[in-house]
Formats: sequence, C-alpha cells, structure tokens
Amino acid sequence: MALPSLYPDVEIPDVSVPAHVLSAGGTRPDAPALVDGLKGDTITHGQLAAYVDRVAAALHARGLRKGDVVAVFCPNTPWYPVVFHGIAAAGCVMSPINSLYTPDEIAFQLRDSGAKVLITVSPFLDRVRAAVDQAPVDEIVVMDGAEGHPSLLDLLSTDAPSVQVDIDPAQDLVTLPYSSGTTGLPKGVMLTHRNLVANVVQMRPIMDVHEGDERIIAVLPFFHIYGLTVLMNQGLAVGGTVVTLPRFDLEDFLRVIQDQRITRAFVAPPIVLALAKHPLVDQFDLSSLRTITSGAAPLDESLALACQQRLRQGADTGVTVAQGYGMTELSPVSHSTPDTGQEPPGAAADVPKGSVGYALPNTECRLVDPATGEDVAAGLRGELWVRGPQVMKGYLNNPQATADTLDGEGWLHTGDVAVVDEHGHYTVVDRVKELIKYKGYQVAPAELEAVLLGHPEIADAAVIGVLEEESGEELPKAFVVRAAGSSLTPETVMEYMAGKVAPHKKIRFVEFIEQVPKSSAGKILRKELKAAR
Ligand code: 4UV
Repeated sequence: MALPSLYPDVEIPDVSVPAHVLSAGGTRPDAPALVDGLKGDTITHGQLAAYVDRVAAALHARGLRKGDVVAVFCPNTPWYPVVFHGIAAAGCVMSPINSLYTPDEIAFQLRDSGAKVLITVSPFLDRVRAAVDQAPVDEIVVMDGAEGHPSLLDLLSTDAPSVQVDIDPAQDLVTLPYSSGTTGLPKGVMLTHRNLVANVVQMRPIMDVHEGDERIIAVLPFFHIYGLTVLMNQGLAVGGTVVTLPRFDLEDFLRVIQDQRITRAFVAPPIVLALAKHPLVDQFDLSSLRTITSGAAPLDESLALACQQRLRQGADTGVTVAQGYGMTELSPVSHSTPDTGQEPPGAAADVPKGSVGYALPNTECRLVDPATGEDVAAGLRGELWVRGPQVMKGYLNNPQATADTLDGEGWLHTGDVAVVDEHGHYTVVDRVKELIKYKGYQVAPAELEAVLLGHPEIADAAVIGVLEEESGEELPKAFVVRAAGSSLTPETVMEYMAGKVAPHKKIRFVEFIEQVPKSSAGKILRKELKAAR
C-alpha cells in the first residue's frame, strides 16, 4: 500500500535547473550568492547569472550540443556552481567526479559517461593526464589556467552570442553522478532537470526559510548529489549565500561558521561527532546556526542529542540537529526532519532524534518484505520503496540495472530497511544492499573485488563492510583466495589496493580463505561472510 506524504503536494515548475535556481539573480542581483570561505572572494547572484550565460555560450561555441557530457573534477569553490549551471544552460550534462579519485577511477567514469570535455583545476592535472591516456576527451579546461589548456577566464571572456537551448525538463538530463545502487559497479545515474527542480521545491515546506537571509556552509562536496542539490541548488534557489570550503578541516569549518554567521550546515555524521565531542568547538561562536542537518549515513540518536545540547549551551538561538535521508537515485532527498514549525499539517508529536523524519511532499513510500514483495504490517520493518518526481530516469546504458532498481510502477527500491511509526516518522534501521558507506561516501564491494582480481596472485575475492564500534563507521574488509604459490600477506594486499583506489575505498582488513562462498548462480554469499567473521 502506498503511504502518501503527510505534506500537501507542491507544484513543480516546468523549467530547467538554471532557470529555477538562478532566478534570485533577477530579484537580488547584488546579494552574495557564493563566497570562498578561505579567501573571501564573492560572486553576487547577478554576477552568477551573467557568468553562467558566458560559460554556456563558450561551451556552445566550442561545439558542445544538447546531451553532450561534460565531466567536472574539482573541489568546492564559488566557481563550481558557475561551471555546473553553465553546462546545464548549454543543454549539456554535468558528470561530477570525486576529487579523491585515482586515474583509473577517473578513466572509468570518463569512458562510461562518454564525456567530451573535462573541466578541472591545475593541482589535479597529473591525475587527469594519467586518466585521459586511458580514456581520451576532446578538451581539458583548467579553471585556474595551465599551459596548452583553455581556462575558465577564457570561457568567461568569450564574445560568442548567448544560447537559448530548448530544454524539455522531464526528459533532458542535467547531471550524471555515479552510484553503485543496490549492487554491482558504479553506474551513471540519469537525473533530469525536472528531478533536480522537483527536489529543490520539495524541500521547501520542511524548511523555515528566511528568504535572502540563509547562509549555508558548503563543506560537503558538490560532486556528491547531496552537495549539488541541497547545499548548492537549494541554497541558491532561496536567494541565500553559499559559503564554500574545499575540504573538511574542523578549525576552518568552525571559523567560517562564526565569521560568516552561517545559518545552516548540511553535514554527514562524522562532522556531527566532531561538533559533539571536539574541544576546539568551545573556542568559536556558533550561535548563528539555526539547523544542522545530517545525512548520507545513519546518525546515532544519542550523538544527535549530545551535539544539539552542546551547541545550545549559551546560544541565543536554539540550534536543531536534524536528519535527512537520500540516495543519488533520488536526486537525492526523499525524507527529512522539519525545522520547528514546519511539521506537516496536524502533526503533533516531536520527531524522534534517530528518525529521518517525514516523506517530502509529492513522495510516496512503501515498506516491503523483499522476500515476498508484499507490504509489511504496520509498524514492522521493510525495504523502503520510494515514488515521486525526484526518482531518477534510470542508469545510463544499463536497462537491466535500471529494471532491477526501478520497477514498472515507478517505485525505486532503495535497498535500505526502514520502519514508520503512527505519526509518519521514518527510521532507517538497516541496509540490504551491498553498498558500504565510509564517512558518507559510497564504497562498492563489486568494484573493489574487480580491482582485487586484477592482481595476478589473487584467485578470487569478496568484500564486505565491518562495523567499527567506536566510530560507527563501516570499514571495507577483503576475503582473499590466494593463487597457488602466492606469498601475499594482508599488508601487500592493502598496499596494492591503496595504490589503485581513492582513500575512502581502501581495504582496511584482509583475511585469506580457501574459497569464496557463492550461490549456485555464482552470487557471493555476503551474509555468510558477515556471519563468519
Ligand atoms: O547515493 P548516496 O551516496 O546518497 C546519499 C545522500 C544523502 C543525503 C542527501 C540529501 C539529504 O538531505 C540528506 O540528508 C542526505 O548519501 O548513498 C545513499 C545511501 O546512503 C545511506 C543509505 O544506505 C542510502 O541508500 N543513507 C543516506 N542517508 C542516510 C543513510 C540516513 N540518514 N540514514 C541512514 N542511511
């Protein structure tokens, strides 16, 4: 049975992402849209719209057309949104690459997405060169300039005429992030203009938005869909100021909150942990914060409370620690706890701290027993299925994976297990998919297994996540079958992997086994490995 949202539906404007998100450029042209948290450089809403127009014109003049993929590989800076919206306004599709990726990982995404152009920054150029040796692109734009490459300034100073691309928001893709979904290798997640516009609009009723007075700290990366939709696009769409940090450093993070009078922080659980426990926190005035929203991995109830209590001490405004739930395939948000006063009509009870709150407007849910495909009885746990305008179009060039995740009735099978109480509060309690999450980042076991199998002395391998009690993090563990005569040690396996994959995907434990347990169809029986460890 479909459980509707408790919020009334919102209307989703039938426009492109830039048309929706950049509208503040018309109403508040002089207000700051983007601030570099470390350097202070500022782009106003008016400048942002003008720069986006130039980037779109320049890309068009270089021959890029609707549907062409442009990969972006750079840390958070005020220029990232300029580039993203420029690509989108040209009708092209932005595929964001994780800043920590190795050349092999970059090459995989360039090849799989069919990217024609790659936009990056000079400190990343060594990795880019090694990647494009394997997966060539037509052109590499180096934002801050490098010999032999066009720079962002070159794009911005084009005198090419403005472009008006005819975009069909419901069909045309705007971004192609990569996610392993419930199983297998990372796949291109096809998100349309409508998916992203819908998700920005769907968040509105759960937030007590102070129009034009929202100051959001963007420390989570824009290359992850949480950063792209929630921090960047939601923040800009309400006429707010998005303050960027290129990486997480606790002291910088606290200083920027204090100095920039940040009102909202969207973070992942490790940052909540730091806010709750780290002594540095007491040295800064964080009283401007109204809401801290945690997402991307489970947030422990007592940790959320400890963080909220600590930050409320001595502050005039009562900061709320909230939680959102999302998934790349959901653009990404389907659930969130509301700001005070933004509860659905008639809702009385406080949202429990461990909960991910209510389903957003226009979002239907089901909780299903994966074994039978039937809805579970009220109050019981089941796999969360979601249907709504934020659900992806599908996986790029992968109809089988699409059909396995998105059924014929439009339900996205999340692979997460949840319960819902009588007040409509959802709590995520488990995960039935293969995915491992490390500090909020995706780690796909199948991807690590493929890399392990590339080692000549490894005959077979399987990867699972093991919980580290203290941090609450899941750490990737490899079970390895050595080839005959191999003298591999756990250390040599870990070293080999560390050279091949991004730091968050590193194998942290290795156990040698005789045989990987598999079903008769050849599927790794991960449950058996989990039970045996
Ligand atoms: O695909 P992905 O990497 O996507 C995300 C998105 C997280 C967001 C997005 C918008 C928000 O407002 C927000 O609060 C969080 O992480 O990984 C998707 C998987 O991450 C786990 C779950 O297994 C998803 O399928 N996950 C994400 N959020 C939560 C979570 C959560 N609050 N509690 C438990 N697991």
